[in-house]
Amino acid sequence: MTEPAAEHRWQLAPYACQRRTPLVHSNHTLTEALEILAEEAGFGGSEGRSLAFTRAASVLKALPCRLKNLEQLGPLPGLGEHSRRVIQDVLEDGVSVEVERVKLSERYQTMKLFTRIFGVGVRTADRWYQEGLRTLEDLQEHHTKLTRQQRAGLQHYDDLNTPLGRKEAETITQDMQEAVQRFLPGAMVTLAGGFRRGKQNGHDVDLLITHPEDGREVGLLSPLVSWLDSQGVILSQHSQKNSYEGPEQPRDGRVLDRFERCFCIFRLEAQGGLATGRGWKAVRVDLVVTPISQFPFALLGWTGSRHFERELRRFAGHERKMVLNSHALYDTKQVQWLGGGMGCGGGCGQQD
Ligand code: DGT
Ligand code: MG
Repeated sequence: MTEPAAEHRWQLAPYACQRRTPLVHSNHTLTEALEILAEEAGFGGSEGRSLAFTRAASVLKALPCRLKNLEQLGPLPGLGEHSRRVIQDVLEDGVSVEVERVKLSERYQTMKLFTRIFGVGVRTADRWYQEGLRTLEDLQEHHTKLTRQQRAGLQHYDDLNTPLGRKEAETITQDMQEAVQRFLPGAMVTLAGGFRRGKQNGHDVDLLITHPEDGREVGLLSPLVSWLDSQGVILSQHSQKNSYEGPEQPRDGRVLDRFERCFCIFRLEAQGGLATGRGWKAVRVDLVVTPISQFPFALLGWTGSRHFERELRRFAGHERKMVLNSHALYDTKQVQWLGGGMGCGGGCGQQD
């Protein structure tokens, strides 16, 4: 087969954060296949393999139209041998045998079922699988030890795994905007996560809370959560204190941020169109409190997608010698915090 001329191949920037990635793209069948393999690799603890499939899917999401053959791709960064093989299979046969096998495997299906329980990560799901548990009923029958969060996750499993609409997310944002005024007039609530990227559906509501004056947000979350609880809004909650101690260089990329936050399950009253048949449904809501000086970084960090964030941080590190996290941006060449940080009121100074 003759190779297409170079000008007929797509040129894409190497980092996902440099590429325009529309919400609706033209290669859904291919990206779905690759994302299943990414998920399966993650279930097996193979972070590297998982990332390789995620990167390949991300490349396809940025293509301007439907991929017809692999040659159109050329030697793009982020497309490994294995991913190319999967793409080739789907292009030729409509499906990848490997992906179909994964989808049907008991292990994949069980891991998916368990990791969809709020509060259950891959390690816990894997342990349960190794113990021979396969269904949600098994967890109950075997009196499996569950955390409070996991018990709530199991109790509201169906609701929490039903996509949440944008209108519902906006109603919750508005309600929270009114609620925070009771405790801190002037406080602002911003809807982040997938909804901020324009998605019409999501699995949770990610809310950032701040105040125009740095420091005024301290002490807001606890009375707010107590009040919501007293109003019957909260079905379950787990709060974490702010553990940010200023501009340390984050070395562990897995530590996402240290803001004070509350992982909640809200009881959302019916607004017409709720399909639960009982007038309310359980909804996951994350409340994250950030000082205004760190707000831009928090907003960037909490808007996602996860892969975009990972790539942005990789770009900052490799291409700019900077460290980006949800609190600040740090220039390692100048040994200087460029914004955010702690107690710097937006204009950070030199670090000692
Ligand atoms: P969804 O909810 O399924 O529609 O999808 P997203 O994109 O809203 O994903 P989600 O809610 O898991 O997370 C929203 C973004 O916030 C995502 O890019 C990753 C980020 N994120 C999630 N958890 C944390 C966290 O603990 N710390 C930080 N800094 N970011 C987080
Ligand atoms: Mg979300």
